[in-house]
Amino acid sequence: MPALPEPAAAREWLASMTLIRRFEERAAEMYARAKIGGFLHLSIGEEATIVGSARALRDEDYLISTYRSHGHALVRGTPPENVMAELFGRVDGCSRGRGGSMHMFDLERRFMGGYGIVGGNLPIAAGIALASDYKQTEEITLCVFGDGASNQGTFGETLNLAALWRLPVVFMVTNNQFGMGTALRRHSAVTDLQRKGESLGVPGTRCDGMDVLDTHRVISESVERVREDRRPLLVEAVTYRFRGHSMADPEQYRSKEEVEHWRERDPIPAFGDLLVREGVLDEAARAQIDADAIARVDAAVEFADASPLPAPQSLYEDVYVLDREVRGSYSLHTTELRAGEAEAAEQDGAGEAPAHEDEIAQQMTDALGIADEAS
Ligand SMILES: Cc1ncc(C[n+]2csc(CCOP(=O)(O)OP(=O)(O)O)c2C)c(N)n1
Ligand SMILES: [Mg+2]
Repeated sequence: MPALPEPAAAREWLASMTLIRRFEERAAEMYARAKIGGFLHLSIGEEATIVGSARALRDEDYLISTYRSHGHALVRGTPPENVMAELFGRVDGCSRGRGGSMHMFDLERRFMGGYGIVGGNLPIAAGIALASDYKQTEEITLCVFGDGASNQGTFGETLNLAALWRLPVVFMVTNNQFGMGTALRRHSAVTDLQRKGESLGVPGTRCDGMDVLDTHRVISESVERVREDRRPLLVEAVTYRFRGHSMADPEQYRSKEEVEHWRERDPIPAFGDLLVREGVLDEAARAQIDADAIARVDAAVEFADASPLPAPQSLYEDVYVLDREVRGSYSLHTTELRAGEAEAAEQDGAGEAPAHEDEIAQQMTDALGIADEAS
């Protein structure tokens, strides 16, 4: 067994895993009550991969994840209030209510999202790492993706370039045994995922993703090696998702016995039991950690429910458009002007249709004109 961290750190790891679990259980309930729209992918069962890996990072390192990323935002310190408000699509969400479940983002805490495209985050991780090197910093990037994503073209393309350009990235493949309803052995010719980067110049290793200590040990070693050598590594974290792929999953591709078998290794009680056995916690302190997590989640729901929906007029904010000033490229209509217009429109008369419909048509016409000229 890897050594335990300092007692305060050990308690914090248990508290973080518990918060993620309680948060997501509550999110599932809110989804069933139609408080949350769109998709909702839970990482229940995978908490040790999230906390064990994120706690191997320095504050200035970057973390980038997938659509299964509520836990990644929480572990980096995004307040549960803002994560829940994002799920509710409210203005106080960490992506201002525009992203929803799949697009959590927190630049301040160097959590770089949240991506809906399977494998879409890998090239972005390489770009972030390239920027870190260009600025001659010690920062590294931890890029988390699923077993299914390891079959995407972006996996090969990104690992090849990362090895060639010696980019400081730890690629962590969270092997939860499935890509949607397809088992690993049915979607990947190579099931020993730690070896999948070898031919691309990225050596691999594996950790027990049901064990926060082992995940932390292996990712810490990898992170420090990458920081030192400026060469990428791949880590396979072997885990299991206890819930369906998303909330709309009848789970006909696996048996209840299989799920039960993995649940016996539930990383949260396993780590809690260990801390009690080792005298780091007593049962009362353990129960308190759980009660605190539930109270934090209650507060997050209350906060999210009280937060307003984005104003319809704000649809124009933070949108990239092609326009006349920057030919053949994308430019940003800054939000200040639009926000000002939105306020003016609100004062002029609430409930009116946004005054921008003609503008959209004009912008589209202009953009198409530019595209025609360019081609
Ligand atoms: C490019 C692309 N293809 C397909 C999908 C649909 N899709 C969403 S999740 C998923 C499975 C991905 O599995 P994995 O990478 O193992 O991640 P997990 O869901 O298990 O966390 C698929 C195929 C998508 N979002 N993007
Ligand atoms: Mg998977």
